[in-house]
Amino acid sequence: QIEKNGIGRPKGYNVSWHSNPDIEKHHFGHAHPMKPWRLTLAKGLIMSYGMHAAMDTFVSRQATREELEDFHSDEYLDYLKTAKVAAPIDDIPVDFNLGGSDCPIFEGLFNYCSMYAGASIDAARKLCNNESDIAINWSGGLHHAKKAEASGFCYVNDIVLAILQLLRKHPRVLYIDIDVHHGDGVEEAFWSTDRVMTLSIHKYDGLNFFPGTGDLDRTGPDSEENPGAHHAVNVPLADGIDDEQYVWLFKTIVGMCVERFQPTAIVLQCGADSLAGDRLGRFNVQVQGHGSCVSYCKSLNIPLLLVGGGGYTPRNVARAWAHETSIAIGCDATLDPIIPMHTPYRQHFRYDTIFPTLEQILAGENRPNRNPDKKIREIIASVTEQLRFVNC
Ligand code: TV7
Ligand code: CA
Ligand code: ZN
Repeated sequence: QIEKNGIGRPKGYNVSWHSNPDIEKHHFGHAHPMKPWRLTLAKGLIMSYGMHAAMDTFVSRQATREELEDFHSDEYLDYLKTAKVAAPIDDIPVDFNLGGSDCPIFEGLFNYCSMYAGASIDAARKLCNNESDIAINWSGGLHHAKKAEASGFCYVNDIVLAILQLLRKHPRVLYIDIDVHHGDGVEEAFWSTDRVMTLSIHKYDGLNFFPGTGDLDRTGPDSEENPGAHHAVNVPLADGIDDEQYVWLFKTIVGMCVERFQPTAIVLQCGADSLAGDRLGRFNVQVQGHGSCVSYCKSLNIPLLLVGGGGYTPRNVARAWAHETSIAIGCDATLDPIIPMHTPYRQHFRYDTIFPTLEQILAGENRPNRNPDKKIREIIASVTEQLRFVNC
């Protein structure tokens, strides 16, 4: 299988893959859209293509208390560690926004959080030590968590913790977020610094779509004296954006950010809920277009951390992250588009190919594109103007 697909280990280019089967076993509860077993499905697909042979693979560990304290408050971590599963009282979160239906307290919660955070921290360290060119943690990418608050299925912000590691070695880190939701937790954490530029592309419809932030004019602190001014880039979109527009927008905006900001490391949050057919998302991006964002970042030849994020139609999450793993190791051109016969999870995929057509994905659903090209050009013009104020 490995030979047939041309997956070899390219000399002098290292990709590290950080995962732990323990993470995948947790349950958020009945009917909750976040399903950690989607990681098992993704891993099954990655391994049935033999891709693990082309990476340095690491079984991740729990982040230590000290590491978690780099961002989170003592009181919040204490509560997170001791919170007990209880019958929810009228669905009202108790403290620190924990215990409602979005962020339930479930069996093994603290273990789950410290594990996915440990994986992102380890991945960041691989990049700092120049031991990897690309480091991957598909279990991370939980961009809504705040210093002392859980939010939107996120409890610990592994991205902030990973960026803090990168900042020990790297003068400037570019954070890019292609999850359909706004990356508010990461934006807030680095709001007042010019060492991190945050860029999120997301659905925005005022308070009608979670988390309700990320409008185009939210570019950083208002005061020019604040170093963080102009260093938050927000790209709000309407329903139904397609591959062509999304990839055009992504390359144009990321290209401009890299030119102006000159990052020495990039973190790409690959939330798969921006894919067509997602249970919570609203976009019509395909596995190909989503993957083009990863290819583009790789082509910049800057140390790259790939993390997961949202993604609520597990078969499509597995497709996207397996395809993006193949891009990282450079075997995407030779990857057999037919899902291997022997993957133990083959019955979950509905269609045989890693690239089903948009018609197949959306069968019966109607998701018209509400983003005219004119709107996309206006966004590009606005970000161009914003970046004129960024100098490094
Ligand atoms: C990164 N949307 C996280 C995205 C977080 C989105 C929300 C749900 C949801 C929760 C459920 C559930 C759901 C079908 C969808 C205002 C509310 C409305 C809870 C029902 N079904 C990421 C968070 C978002 C929980 N939250 O970016 C249990 O949808 O819109 C809201 C908040 C209050 C709470 N209710 C929803 O992708 C990982 N939640 C079924 C069961
Ligand atoms: Ca986003
Ligand atoms: Zn999301």
